[in-house]
Amino acid sequence: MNSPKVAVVMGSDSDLPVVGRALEILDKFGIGKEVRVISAHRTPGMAVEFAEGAEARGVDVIIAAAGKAAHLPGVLAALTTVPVIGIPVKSSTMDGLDSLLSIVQMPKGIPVATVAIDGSENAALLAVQILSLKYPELRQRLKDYRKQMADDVKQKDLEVRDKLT
Ligand code: RP5
Repeated sequence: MNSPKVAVVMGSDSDLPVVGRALEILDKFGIGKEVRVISAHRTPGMAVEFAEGAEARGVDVIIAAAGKAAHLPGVLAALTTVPVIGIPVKSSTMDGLDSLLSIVQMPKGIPVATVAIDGSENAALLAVQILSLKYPELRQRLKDYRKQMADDVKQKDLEVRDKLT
C-alpha cells in the first residue's frame, strides 16, 4: 500500500482515445494504476463493487471519464471518500457540454473535481498533485515537468520570433 496508485475508469471503451492521454502522464510520473471500463448505467453493480473496494485496494485517487449523461464520476464519488476527478468526454452531438454539466453540477456533500472537456492531461496532473501530499517525492517531478513545459514555450518563442520578426 506504500506506493501511489490511481484508478482510471471510463464509461465506455469509446472514451479510450481521450483517457489514453491521462494514462501517458501517469506513466511518465511512474504512478501505479488500475484501468477499467465501467458504466454507471449499463453495469451499475460493477460501479458499486469497484468504488466500495477502492480504498481497500490502495487507490489514492480515482479519475473517471464519461460522456453524454455522464453520471459515472458522481456515482463513484457517492460510494467512496477517495477523491474523484471527472473528465467530461466530448462524445455526443452536444460537443461535450452535456458531459461537462452532468459532471460539474454535483449536489453539495459529494464533490467531483471536474476538469475541462476532454481535459485528460490536467486530470492526471491534478491526481499527481494530490498524490504529492502523501508521496513528497512527486513534488520535484512536478516541478521538473513544469520547468520542461516552460522551456518548450521559450524554445517556441525563439523559433516564432526568428521566423516572423
Ligand atoms: C458514456 O456514453 C460513455 O462514457 C461514452 O462517453 C458515451 C458513449 O458510449 P458508447 O455508446 O460509445 O459505448 O456512457
